[in-house]
Amino acid sequence: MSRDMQSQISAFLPKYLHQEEVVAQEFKDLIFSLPKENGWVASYLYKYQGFWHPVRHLQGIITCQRHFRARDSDVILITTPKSGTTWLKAIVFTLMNRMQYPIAQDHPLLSKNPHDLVPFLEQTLYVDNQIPDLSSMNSPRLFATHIPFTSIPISIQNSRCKLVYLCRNPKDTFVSMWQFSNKLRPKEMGTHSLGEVFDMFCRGVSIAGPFLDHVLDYWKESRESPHKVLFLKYDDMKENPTVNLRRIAEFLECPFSNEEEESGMVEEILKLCSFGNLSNLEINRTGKLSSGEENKVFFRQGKVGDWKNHLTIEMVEKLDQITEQKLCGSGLVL
Ligand code: PAP
Repeated sequence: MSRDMQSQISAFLPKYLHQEEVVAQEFKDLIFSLPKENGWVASYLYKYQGFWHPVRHLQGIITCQRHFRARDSDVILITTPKSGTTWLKAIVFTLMNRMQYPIAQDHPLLSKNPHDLVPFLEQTLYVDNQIPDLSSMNSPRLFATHIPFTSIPISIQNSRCKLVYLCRNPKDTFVSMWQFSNKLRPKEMGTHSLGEVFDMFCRGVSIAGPFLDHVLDYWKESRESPHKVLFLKYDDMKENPTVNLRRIAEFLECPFSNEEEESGMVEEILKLCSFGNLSNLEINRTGKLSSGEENKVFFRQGKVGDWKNHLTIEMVEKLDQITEQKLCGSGLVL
């Protein structure tokens, strides 16, 4: 494609819809030789190291693998897409920065979307062939990613940085992903029916999927290295947020002091980061990310069990069966 055409595309489309035209020359042979399938939002997903990625994220993953240098003090939030990334970013950002940013009128979450406060490695920092200089960032640095464990940069594995992993039950994750990807699709492409993408999800073809492999790999890692990986479930966080927030604080070695407990800080953080509060803020109702997604697409219902309103009995049986087979003997129940 000519440079002129590329810049025309770039001028009209939001960045998250930029596709094959963004691949730098040095990645072309590698990326375009990979297996590919139709994507959920647009264009294709490519299978790299066993997992499916849109081309823009994939280029970011490879650049990140080559250039990211973890510090022992780094904290990395890792999620399967649509499992509560936005919520986790808000909670951990507020927790880790509670001295610098006490909960008050000028708290950063009141004027910025959580995705703008905690950048994704592959989708924000190393995206579009950028190699950011992260050396001047103060420690502890906080990053997020959807990168599967097999593809995580080697320096993350070798350093003593901490990983907070969050997943969600497969049925709600799937429904949330379906709704989200339809919102992001260009109007002229129409929307995907539930059945179309259900088949893809069951075959493991979804962003950063196969979903169950993503979850299982981090589950195993959390069992082998509990000081390195904290494994959390969205569903548990919804049911018992205070217990889980304290677990995160202890894991990150910044537990709540007696004074903080007595002052109600745990509840205050949860209230600030709650779906009801964040989704009603002006910034999240009308703002946009630099990549072009509207902030409001990250807030839909924030509930457990919406799958009951969408999936057929056959779909439920099939997904439950795939899940049980995959997790059998692992000790993990989703
Ligand atoms: P991402 O992986 O693309 O960043 P992510 O934040 O993981 O998205 O997923 C969005 C889901 O989290 C949405 O779920 P739903 O579609 O089932 O409603 C969204 O509503 C939910 N969510 C966003 N913010 C919160 C929050 N503060 N508390 C609870 N759930 C939330």
